[in-house]
Amino acid sequence: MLTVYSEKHKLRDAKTELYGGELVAPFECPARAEYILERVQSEKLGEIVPPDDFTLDPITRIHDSQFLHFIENCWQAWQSSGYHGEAIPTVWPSRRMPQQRIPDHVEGKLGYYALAGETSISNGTWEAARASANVALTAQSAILNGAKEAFALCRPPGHHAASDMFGGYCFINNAAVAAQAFIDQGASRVSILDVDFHHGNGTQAIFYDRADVMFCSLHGDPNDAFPHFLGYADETGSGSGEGYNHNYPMGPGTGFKSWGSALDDACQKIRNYAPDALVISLGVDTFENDPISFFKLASDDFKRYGATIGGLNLPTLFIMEGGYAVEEIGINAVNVLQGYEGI
Ligand code: OKP
Ligand code: ZN
Repeated sequence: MLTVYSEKHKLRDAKTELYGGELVAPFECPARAEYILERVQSEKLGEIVPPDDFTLDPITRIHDSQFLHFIENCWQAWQSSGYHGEAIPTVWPSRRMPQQRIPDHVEGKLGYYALAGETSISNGTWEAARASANVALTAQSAILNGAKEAFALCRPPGHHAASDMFGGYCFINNAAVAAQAFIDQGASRVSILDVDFHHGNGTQAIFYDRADVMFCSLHGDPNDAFPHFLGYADETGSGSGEGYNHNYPMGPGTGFKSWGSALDDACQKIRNYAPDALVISLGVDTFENDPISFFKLASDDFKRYGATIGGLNLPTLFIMEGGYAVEEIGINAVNVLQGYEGI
């Protein structure tokens, strides 16, 4: 399987994450991509290529231009304001406050565009997020040009980012950008299957009222897990998108038996939908030793579910999302890809 990887992920190297009332070293760190790359190499998964350069056009098909402009310029504006730390939002347009106005000050803009407060913006964030989207688009092109499958080793991840919201370590929704590229290049239907531990709230929001992109997500019950305010089972789509959004929230301690049944159900929905392409939001934070999640999948389970995805026999684009048990994420991610390939 082809892997697309960019060194530029290293430019995303924030020093702080707001976690449990402390500023800690971010869980979403450069070592994550390095471990995955090393495993791709040591397992000889296949060729590894750098991304092509794409214009902003495929990204603005999904994201609001003012939002992108903000992510690009936030760090500069934050520093000009005289702050010493990294850019972290502290105020939001919450209930009983109107949301129409976008304030001029970076502090107001940060709150306007942030969906959560853990993710600091720092120097290089925009460049890394752009490169990550280019990784996804390059792997998507490979499939358009006839590859049966490809692995986009994206970092930073994307599935929490909505058209005009960042957070949950995400800035540009790589899976949504790639799915839209398939549609724009002639696909009639695309399925996105999100197996990251966290609900892909950004992806759901982006495609919620559309029937041409079906979204299925298996994740920690939002009653107990980030992002808390989306991902419930009764969210099934709206308007012409009604019936094309499927959430499988599961509680603390969920192991492969229940998780695998949810996957089988989602795969049946994908089969019935008969998409032209399948995009997998591949998070491996479902692992039993993940430091911030509560599912109990073992490393072998990743191989087993990769095989289930392979059984769909669809052109498949794997997009890297989360996974924070840094030592094992290479093993677990590559296990999915090898399981898919029947290895
Ligand atoms: C990004 B991805 C837990 C706080 C969770 C944010 C998690 C973002 C996950 N107490 N903070 O979906 O892996
Ligand atoms: Zn996650």
